Parts: sequence; C-alpha cells; structure tokens
Amino acid sequence: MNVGIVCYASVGGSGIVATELAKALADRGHQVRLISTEMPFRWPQYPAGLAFHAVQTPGYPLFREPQYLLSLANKIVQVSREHGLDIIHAHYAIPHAAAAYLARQILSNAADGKVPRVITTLHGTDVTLIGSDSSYSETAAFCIDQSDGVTAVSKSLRDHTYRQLPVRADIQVIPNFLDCGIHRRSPDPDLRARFTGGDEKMRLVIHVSNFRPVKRTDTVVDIFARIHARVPSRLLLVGDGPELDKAGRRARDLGISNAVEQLGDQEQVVPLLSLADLFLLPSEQESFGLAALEAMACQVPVVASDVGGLPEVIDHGVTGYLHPPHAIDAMADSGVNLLTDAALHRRVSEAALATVLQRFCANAIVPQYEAFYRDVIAGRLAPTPTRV
Ligand code: GMT
Repeated sequence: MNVGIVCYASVGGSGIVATELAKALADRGHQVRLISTEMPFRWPQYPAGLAFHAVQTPGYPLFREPQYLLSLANKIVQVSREHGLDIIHAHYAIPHAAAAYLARQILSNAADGKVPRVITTLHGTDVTLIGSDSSYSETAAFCIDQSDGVTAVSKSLRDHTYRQLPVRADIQVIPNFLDCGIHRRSPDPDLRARFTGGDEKMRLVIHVSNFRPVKRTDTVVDIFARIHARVPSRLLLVGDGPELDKAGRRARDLGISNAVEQLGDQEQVVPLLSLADLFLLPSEQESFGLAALEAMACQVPVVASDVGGLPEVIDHGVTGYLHPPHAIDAMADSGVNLLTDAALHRRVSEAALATVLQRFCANAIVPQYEAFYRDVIAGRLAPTPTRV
C-alpha cells in the first residue's frame, strides 16, 4: 500500500507512535511518506520504503497567525497526486484530521486521479483537552466523523470521545506499541555510576515527559521527596516543557534540589530507562501512557495515576501500581516498597516486561493497522451517518 502518515514530529507520544508505525510499515514492504513540519525524532537514515515530506507554512505580513492547516492540506494533496496514496493516516485529530479531510475533498473534486482514504488516530489530548475545548469541539468532531476510519489508542479514549464529542464514527481501538528490539533493558554500569556516584545503595527514580501541566511534574517531585526521605535516592527528570521550571522550583522549596537532576530533552531514552529503578507518572490524564510502556519494556516498575488508558497498560499490583492522581502518599509508599523489597521489584519488573512482549510489540499491533487499512480501502466499515 501507499501510505501517507501525518503527525507532529516534535517530542511527544503521538509523533513517536506515528514514526514507529511508518518505519514498521516500510519494513513490511509498504511505501510510506511521512508528512510533518520537521524530520521526526528517531528517524532512520536512508530507510528503504520511507520518505519524508516537510510542510512549509510561509508567513505574510497580513497574517497574524501561521496558516498550518492550509499548507498541510496542500502538501497532502501534492504528495498524494505525485505518489498515488491509498491512505492518508492522520495522527492527532487537531488539525490533522481537518487537513486530511480537506485534502481528500480537493482530490475528489478533480475529474481524474486517485482519491485516498482518510484514517484518523486519536491520541488523547486531541480529544480530552484541546478537542473538547469549545473553540475546537465542532470542527474536531466533524472532521473525526468525516474520516473513512477512526482509531483510538485505548478503550478509555474511545469511550471518552463518545462522551465528550458528538462523534458517531465507529472507533476501533488499536493500542500503541514499541519496537521491542530497541526498547529493552541495556544496562550501562558506568552511566549508572555517574548518577549514583558509585553508591550501591543509591536508587534512581525517573520521570520522562514533555512537562505539560497534564503530566503534574511538580507532583513527581512531591512523591520523590517522600521516597527520598526514606530511601537513598536521586530523581532524573528527562524532557523539557513549560512545567520544568516549576518542578525545579518545587525541588528547591523542598530542599532536595541536590537529589534532582534535570537532563532536558534526550533522543535516546532506553539507556536512561535502563539505569532506573522506578518510574513515576502521576498524570492528571493519560489516554494510554506510552512513557509507562517504554519504562516497562526496560523492566522499570511504574507507579502511575489510575486514569484514562493506564489501567489498560498496567495491571495494579502485578505489572506496576496505580493510585488516584492526588494520592501522593500512596504513590510514595508503592515506590518505597518497590525500592526496598528486591523480590517484589524483580517480580513486578519481570511481569511488566512479559506484558509488553505479549501485547505491545510492533509485531502484534502493526498487522492490526494493516488489516484496518485494508478494511477501509475495501469499504468494509459501517458508514458514519454524518459523512458527506
Ligand atoms: O501527552 C501529551 O502531552 C500529548 C500526546 C502526544 O502527542 O504525545 O500524548 C498522548 O498520546 C500518546 C500517544 O498515543 C499517549 O501515550 C499519551 O497518553 C497521550 N497523552 C495524554 O493523554 C495526556
């Protein structure tokens, strides 16, 4: 198949999943064209079957805002005309579903040429936060419904979408996945010693995110402070975003900044996850929690919020621990238990890895996307009443 994948290439789960899907589809013999404003994070060099098309959004003195939606739709039309796309797969509904819809309308308006099918994958904040905002809700719902196929990364997100938006499309759940050949624990004792100072008793707690308010990164520091008071430990904060400063301030206010290290954005997270003993994810909302899955693949037990799709990834008490997002003491207690009971730590980290290998590797999930593409192309899905 000829597939065009549209995504935000910046650091973030939706861009990572879209890029991993593009790579996996190309490996399986498809021709894949990734359309984005910048070359994605983790993009391979000279990959067979993969091409990258950059969207440029020229400014003009009259415009006070960049016209990304129009330039993206324009680029999708050009790529589709030139390369005969069968599928345009939009990752993150806003505004990618709208751009894909517009591109399809333009292509169907021409007398000749192929008209690709549009698939939208909902990732989370495109529905739960931004898509539900009254400034976007009507256009978001309309464009999701106009897609020829819609997927969501968890059952929770699918249900949330039906509750939150007037969407009538039949949403299929296809969970996120990892390249399990890359995402596996690869310990580097020298790197670990750099963070522990060579102290065998020192435990390393990690948090990886884009430091948006939804991640509650100041709470990560609060939980860590409680752990640090009971277990010799250091906190590694990986990633950057608007809340990083606040997290640093919280560590200073609590008098633990010496135990908190900010590593900023890192392209390679596997070496860092591979030296960690515990991952904290006390998010307000998480439609799936790809960061938790990456940690589990590296055998790092996760203590997270019991929200959204996280219970579909983490089995509480078996492959990690889930608590209400504001139960800071309970999260700290679970963290301390994991860091002080070696047998428990081993049991949970092994169960976490087993779950990833059984359910969330590319070889289990990518065929689900391929089958969905085939169904959409063959028109085998139930029609959405509002589609025009
Ligand atoms: O989390 C974000 O801030 C944005 C978004 C993204 O584009 O990375 O994350 C969402 O999509 C990920 C990939 O499907 C999911 O793993 C995250 O759980 C989801 N984030 C939220 O729902 C908050």
